Amino acid sequence: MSVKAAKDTARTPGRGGPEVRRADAPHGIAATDPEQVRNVSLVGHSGAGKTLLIEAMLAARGMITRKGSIAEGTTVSDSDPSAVRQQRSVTLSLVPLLVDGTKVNLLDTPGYPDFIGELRAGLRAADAALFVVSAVDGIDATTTALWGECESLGMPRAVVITRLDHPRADYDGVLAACQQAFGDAVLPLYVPVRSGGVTSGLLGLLTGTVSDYSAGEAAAGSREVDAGERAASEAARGQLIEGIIAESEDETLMDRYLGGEDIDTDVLIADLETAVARGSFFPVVPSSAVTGLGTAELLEVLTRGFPSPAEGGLPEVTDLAGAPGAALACDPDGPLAAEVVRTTIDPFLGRVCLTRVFSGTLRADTPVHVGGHGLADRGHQDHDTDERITHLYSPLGPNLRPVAHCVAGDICAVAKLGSAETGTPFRRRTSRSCWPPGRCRSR
Ligand SMILES: Nc1nc2c(ncn2[C@@H]2O[C@H](COP(=O)(O)OP(=O)(O)OP(=O)(O)O)[C@@H](O)[C@H]2O)c(=O)[nH]1
Ligand SMILES: [Mg+2]
Repeated sequence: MSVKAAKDTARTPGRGGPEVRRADAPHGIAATDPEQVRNVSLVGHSGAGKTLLIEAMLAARGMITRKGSIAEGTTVSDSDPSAVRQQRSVTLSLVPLLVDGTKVNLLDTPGYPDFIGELRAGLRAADAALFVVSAVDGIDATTTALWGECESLGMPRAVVITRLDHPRADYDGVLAACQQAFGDAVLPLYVPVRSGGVTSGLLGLLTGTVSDYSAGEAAAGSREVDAGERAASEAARGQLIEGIIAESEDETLMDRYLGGEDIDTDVLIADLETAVARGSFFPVVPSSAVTGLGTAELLEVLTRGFPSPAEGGLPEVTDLAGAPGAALACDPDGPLAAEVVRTTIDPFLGRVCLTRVFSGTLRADTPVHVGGHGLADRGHQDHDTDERITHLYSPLGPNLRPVAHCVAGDICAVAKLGSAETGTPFRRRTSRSCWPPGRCRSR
């Protein structure tokens, strides 16, 4: 992220000089309601297609006028010269986009193992993880281990199987591998519709409709499944419905379903959304970043299935002496609690801290207590300083777009803080609360 990029953005809405590619660049997006935020980390092995999938989602929402390319080094996420040279992500990148009033903070993480710290930062900032799996290459041991790690944290997850346009794509084989590695609660909501050897659309197993992507992006409408498609997808639909019902809190539902009752689609969708947000059911969406296949469906899963920060976990809090303190709430009017998830040095702005706000609201001019203790093992000296927030930004990849505030649940960049480091909490100056536990000094 750079201030130069921010200034360029203010002059012309698009990285890459006169070529205007970006529709919204000068304006940062600042959420006002935590319920209308989703923080989603994209994870998966290097080359799975995370960065290009984000391009496809930005294009689908009209936030860029055309998709960037990895080979040309023109994607929103991979602007770092080293990323362009290596043709892979090397840093964590925040890409917010608006979906029907919901701000979706996509956190693009590098899959290459050398950049594991960036992946960790992405997961720290997120409330849910989107596992991106290539239909060409499948999953690797690292991705399976990462799934286990998210599982132990109870983090909601979904799987997107990408690159379905590729001639060597093996969707069925890769889906089976995901189910074997991640478990039985990994089930597709859609099945690919193929015509003339290419995947041209997606059949919604619950909705019974087909969306047509043969023109390169989602068609304006969708059509009803035909009799042949219905028969061919019956087994997958049955499996999905049983999977959802198995997670339902309504214990009568399974007996009613097995007794032949047609369960209302709205009931199934509501139970599905609850199970996804709870982290006990993991929807699969087939996609292609090249044709745009599945982008609308994926965004629906992210906004309707994944939890808002208001439903997610909050850091444990103690008082300054280390005794359990009053729990935080994801409330914009609550006491300030925020944490730096990643720090970069900008030649003009100095330290730029990617910051997740858990409680309260950060504003330009907010006085904050910046404290950091107990991180000596990571080479950080203990520090306790009072500083004033001066510049707040909503990053879009490399571009820092000014915003007036950042509410509980949202993620922003804070510049010009002297002492903040990765892992540093921000608190109200007068706060008597402490987190992470043991990282404060009595004052
Ligand atoms: N045909 C096809 N190629 C794709 C698709 N998605 C990604 N690719 C290509 O796959 C390669 C890797 O894509 P990226 O988006 O950089 O993958 P990544 O997961 O971000 O990789 P890392 O940044 O290293 O973690 C690039 O050459 C892309 O052009 C897709 O849907 N279809
Ligand atoms: Mg990438």
